[in-house]
Amino acid sequence: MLHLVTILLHCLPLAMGHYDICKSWVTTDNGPSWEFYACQPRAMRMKDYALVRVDPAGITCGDPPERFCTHENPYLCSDECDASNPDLAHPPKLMFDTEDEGLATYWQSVTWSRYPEPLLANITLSWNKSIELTDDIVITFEYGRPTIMMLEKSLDNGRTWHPYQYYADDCMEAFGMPARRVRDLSTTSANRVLCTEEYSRWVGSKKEKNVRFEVRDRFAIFAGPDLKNMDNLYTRLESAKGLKDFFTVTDLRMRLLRPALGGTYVQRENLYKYFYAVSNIEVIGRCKCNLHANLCTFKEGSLQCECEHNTTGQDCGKCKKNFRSRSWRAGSYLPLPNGSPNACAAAGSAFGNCECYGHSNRCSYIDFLNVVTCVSCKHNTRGQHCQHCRLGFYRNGSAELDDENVCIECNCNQIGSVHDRCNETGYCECKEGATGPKCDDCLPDYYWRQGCFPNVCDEELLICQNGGTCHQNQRCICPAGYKGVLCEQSKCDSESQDCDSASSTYLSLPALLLSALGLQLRCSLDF
Ligand SMILES: *[C@@H]1O[C@H](CO)[C@@H](O)[C@H](O)[C@H]1NC(C)=O
Ligand SMILES: *[C@@H]1O[C@H](CO)[C@@H](O)[C@H](O)[C@H]1NC(C)=O
Ligand SMILES: *[C@@H]1O[C@H](CO)[C@@H](O)[C@H](O)[C@H]1NC(C)=O
Ligand SMILES: *[C@@H]1O[C@H](CO)[C@@H](O)[C@H](O)[C@H]1NC(C)=O
Ligand SMILES: *[C@@H]1O[C@H](CO)[C@@H](O)[C@H](O)[C@H]1NC(C)=O
Ligand SMILES: [Ca+2]
Repeated sequence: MLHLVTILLHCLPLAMGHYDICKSWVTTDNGPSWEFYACQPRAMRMKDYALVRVDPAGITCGDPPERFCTHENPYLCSDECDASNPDLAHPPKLMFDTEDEGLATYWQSVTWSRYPEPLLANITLSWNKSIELTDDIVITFEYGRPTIMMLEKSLDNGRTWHPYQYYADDCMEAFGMPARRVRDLSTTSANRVLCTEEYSRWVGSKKEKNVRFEVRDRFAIFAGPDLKNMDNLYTRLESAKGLKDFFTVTDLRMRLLRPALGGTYVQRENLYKYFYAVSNIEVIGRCKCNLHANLCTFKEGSLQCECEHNTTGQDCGKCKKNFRSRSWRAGSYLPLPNGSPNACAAAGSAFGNCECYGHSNRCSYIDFLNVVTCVSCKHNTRGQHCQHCRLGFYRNGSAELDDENVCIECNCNQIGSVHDRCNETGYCECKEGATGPKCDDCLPDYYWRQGCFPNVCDEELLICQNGGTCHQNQRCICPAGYKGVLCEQSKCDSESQDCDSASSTYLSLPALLLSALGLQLRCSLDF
């Protein structure tokens, strides 16, 4: 019972009823109506929704079957990993199952038989959805924690990766970084990427199994010990640049770089005791819904926010169609305690009749013209209603007028085109000789060299004479004794005296090579 109470207490700050409703039906002086609030989904066990990948291929033990032993029992190497036997197999899915009492199930790598070549493994978790961490990431290693590893994260579904935390028994040696502890960070450095030695030193494999990414300790910098002052954390999440994003991920990757050694050096004569074994990866977080949803459901293989406030998209990241009279904004935790919904508004409702197609939040009345016009149109639009594209942009045919992608940059080649404007299908106006939608190509009889220039020589009409060769359509390389643009002139014609010696003096490098080749050919013919 006592145990249960501690667990409940531990979970309390994160489960607390903060921002858990998006709207409520209230009665005001003007009668009943909806009142809207900033809202977010509850934290969940995110490992249940992750796609996992273990790299490189062949890193999982058991194919072929292999023996291993433990640091505690290094000379009894009778344990076996065999992928074809369910009782002896250690596939990746065992990092995500529910542990039975006392009996750990785990993914296991091959042993370090290729020492001194490093034993490297990547474990990648992908959600195809941005999630916000709300508690520590805890990775549980059986048979000892790695002596060097790294945690990486992606915010764009795995296209780009960034270091999240470094772990080593000697940070300076492994990464050239001083060892630091999250507990020592301050309010200005709460999102610093650091190297810690706390989870990598050998203390016996049974004593300490967990490697942590300390989310709670970082939260505590603002919310105080036990996260009692969450209001302060939420305030800081709104105001401190990059802080929210620091706790947001779409993918996580554990890069295992050196296994537990059980001592200070690797025993070459017994490599069966060096490997990785992970029994659990705990990731607690919530779907990022930009404070526009309090529910997140698993649909068609992906997590999806159930958007309110007339927003839509996987993260409620845009306004629903016909609700784009001002541009989309994330909800805000502020002002406390209910926050601001920053809901999308129906077209025409916000500013009389001035429609800005969601590209502007502001209209202004121009006195001498007697018109209301949108101010500072975004997304490369312009015009009274932000209904045109700025110069240098063209209309995206497959996008609605209220789409953020409605204007596409012309991207005209600066050298090849007359100016940086284009027509409605994105075609630029080309200078002479240039062609292609962006004017970055040349017409057939032209060659590219900082612009298009007419060919000097080619294979059809402007053929180099007398055995000359055409170099990139720019010039003929003439054989000895010939000159002229197309090698059409014999040097002996004009400088009748001494043309033999003149020609040998002016032999170009290719010509020399050619004559050397000719010499060789002749020699081989002689034999
Ligand atoms: C692990 O991932 C990193 C990029 O995050 C990559 O550079 C490295 O080659 C990968 N290692 C393995 C063993 O696949
Ligand atoms: C990722 O999520 C989006 C939006 O829900 C979905 O359209 C897409 O098919 C998903 N991709 C994968 C690889 O699951
Ligand atoms: C969203 O649009 C509906 C339909 O017009 C409206 O009833 C509702 O109040 C709107 N919600 C918000 C948060 O503006
Ligand atoms: C045109 O708009 C569509 C719909 O929003 C978008 O998917 C597409 O990426 C846009 N095209 C370009 C080139 O931006
Ligand atoms: C844009 O220019 C290209 C090339 O000159 C032409 O083929 C296309 O029809 C033009 N599009 C429009 C809408 O004028
Ligand atoms: Ca397990």
